[in-house]
Amino acid sequence: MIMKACIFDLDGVIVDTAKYHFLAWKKLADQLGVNFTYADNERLKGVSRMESLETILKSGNITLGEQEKEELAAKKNNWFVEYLDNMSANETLPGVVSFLDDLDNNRIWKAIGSASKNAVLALRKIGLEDRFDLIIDGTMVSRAKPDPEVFLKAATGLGLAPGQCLVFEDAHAGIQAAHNGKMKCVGVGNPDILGEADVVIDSFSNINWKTILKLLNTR
Ligand code: B16
Ligand code: MG
Repeated sequence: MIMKACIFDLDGVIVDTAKYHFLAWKKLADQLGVNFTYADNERLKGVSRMESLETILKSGNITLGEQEKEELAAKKNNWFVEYLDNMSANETLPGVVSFLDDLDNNRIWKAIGSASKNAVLALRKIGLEDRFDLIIDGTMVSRAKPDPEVFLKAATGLGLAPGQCLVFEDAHAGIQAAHNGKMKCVGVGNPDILGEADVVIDSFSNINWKTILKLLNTR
């Protein structure tokens, strides 16, 4: 099937907000007295806010009521939004803008498929809000990755079949979501972590659409 669209995860693919999620969760974990490392954070990538909180509470053997959990999630989000507010266009990940330009030249549709409820804010901060034909984010879905809902909604919104869409992801849960939706997936980052993707690139530096098609066809 001919690829007609790219669906990009946001955090860790378009912009390095993953480090801010880590810093905000770390602050909360420290307050709760829960040990939380950079490696632990890997499991939270692409996972919804509430599920991330549940994971941290579980690792500290902490049981809380719904309202307390809502308060902690809101606290974390306020710290995260503070970091986002200070973010600028130079935090866009390397090669992203020229890759988007190349997709335009090749008439490939571009969508965002992010679990984040702050996706539009993050895109606005780096000046890329208007570069996508469609944005599906955490405010529009009810099931978190690895459920394919976010990517399937993007495909439907573009009027395309899943097989015509290629997902770009930096997280284990996101790659599973793409595959659960019958979409091919390019992992962006460390091949040791993203090995189950169809193809892995370390970044968009020196990557164009032709290279991606070649990599997909020759693997
Ligand atoms: P928020 P993505 C995900 O975004 C992040 O990777 C994940 O760490 C975060 O918990 C989730 O969004 C929810 O974000 O708290 O801002 O709604 O990678 O799917 O773009
Ligand atoms: Mg991500």
